[in-house]
Amino acid sequence: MVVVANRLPFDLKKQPDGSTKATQAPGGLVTALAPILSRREGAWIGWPGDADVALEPTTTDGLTLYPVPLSHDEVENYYEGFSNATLWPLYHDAVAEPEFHRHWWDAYQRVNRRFAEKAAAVAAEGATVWVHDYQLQLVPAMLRQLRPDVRIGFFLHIPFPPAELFMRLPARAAIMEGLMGADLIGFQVPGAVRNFTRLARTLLDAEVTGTTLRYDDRQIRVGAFPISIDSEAQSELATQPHVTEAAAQLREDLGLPRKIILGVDRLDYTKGINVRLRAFGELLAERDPAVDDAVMIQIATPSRERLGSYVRTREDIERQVGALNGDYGRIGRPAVHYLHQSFPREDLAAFYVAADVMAVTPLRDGMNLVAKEYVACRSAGDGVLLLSEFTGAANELKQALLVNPYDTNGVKQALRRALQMPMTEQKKRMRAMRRQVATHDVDAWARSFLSTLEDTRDPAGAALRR
Ligand code: GDG
Repeated sequence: MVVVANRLPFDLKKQPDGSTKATQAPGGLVTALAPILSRREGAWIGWPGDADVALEPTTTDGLTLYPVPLSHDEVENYYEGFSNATLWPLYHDAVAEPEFHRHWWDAYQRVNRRFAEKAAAVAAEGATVWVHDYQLQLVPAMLRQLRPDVRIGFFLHIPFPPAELFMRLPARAAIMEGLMGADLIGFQVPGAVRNFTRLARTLLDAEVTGTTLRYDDRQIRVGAFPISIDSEAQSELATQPHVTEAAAQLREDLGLPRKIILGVDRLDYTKGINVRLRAFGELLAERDPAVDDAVMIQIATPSRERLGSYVRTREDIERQVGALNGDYGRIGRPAVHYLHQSFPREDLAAFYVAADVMAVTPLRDGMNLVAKEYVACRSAGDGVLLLSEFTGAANELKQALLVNPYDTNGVKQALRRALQMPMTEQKKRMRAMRRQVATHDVDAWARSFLSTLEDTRDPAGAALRR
């Protein structure tokens, strides 16, 4: 089995003898896929993260990593340009204006071809190849052309937009055709499946029967596969003494406030960090009793810092935090503790354990794993999750306080309610959400996608496979 993703799951460093060494703890996706991959002599194809660096493949824990090099120009045009300044905003409801440049599209095609060629070179006869995310939407069709014998799955981690937005893309037909090279195309939520199916019918004239599309004499399955976390590991981490002690210490360091409100996001304009700051600020301005002796912690992990839209988002958030602290802070007691930093997993877990209210207010989000991590960490069964309706997670975590992030009064009201929720109600809601997260973990997600992929039997492809 071969995984193809924009980034490799490890940081690779060149050793003095020219060989390559993998470092740093892996993230959620590789944790889920690692056992499956090492059982199947798996490989992972991806960019190591630095421009203009050529590295040798390396094997770690039964998983072979194949680095795909990108030049400075390609990082600028394929990754920062077409992926993150055209597709990312367009697929997230165009909450920032998508930019269209022909040379970005050229680089996107060129780099997608490089990934497809690498996959074609390393996949064994009849292998399963699982391609991930919006940076690589052309890979399925390119790979199918090179290697008709392999089974190809594609999973999109971010939303798939409604036709009205997708149709703005000059390369719309090429991208749809690229995706249609897969045997199975997976999305986070059923709404995305509907958006995609409608486009396949109108733009490509595909024949649609339920979740099966017929196009170019082949069958393609589509479906919703909501991603999740390693729920058991996350729950266990949260009950470790060093984590619970760190959480208690954190509360003390904050001056033992009555309530702690927490936000954890990559610093990204889709995450609606400004939404929760505005709601909190207005409650403070109104001297609402609910925010009496409450503090907010906002962790905003640095992200895509070379892009203008991210620079502006950071400036806006920092201006908002500064104004709130100027207006409502006291010496030694700011209203908002703002941390533009990354933390180790353990520290993040301590924040989740300490927080009475978790505020997750994206304007649009494919899933949002932070919401699930918070729930998994609440082993005492208390705590309130405030969750945007426009996240994939809202489909599953129905006992959260669901909000429309565009409705400031609604968000304020929900925040007020969260801060005043009786313990019995907190526990009842949290119990249901914990059950959902415990039974739908990332392993179940991977298995469900892969078993559906194994079931796709395309008669034409099968003939070729023989
Ligand atoms: C994309 C889609 C979809 C954050 N700060 C730190 C840190 N994190 C971790 C969180 C969480 C992950 O990063 C963020 O995942 P999200 O799902 O919340 O959001 P995106 O990064 O936008 O992810 C999203 C996801 O893909 C998966 O399909 O859910 O919709 O946009 O796990 O804990 N981790 C550490 N330190 C930090 O400072 N260690």
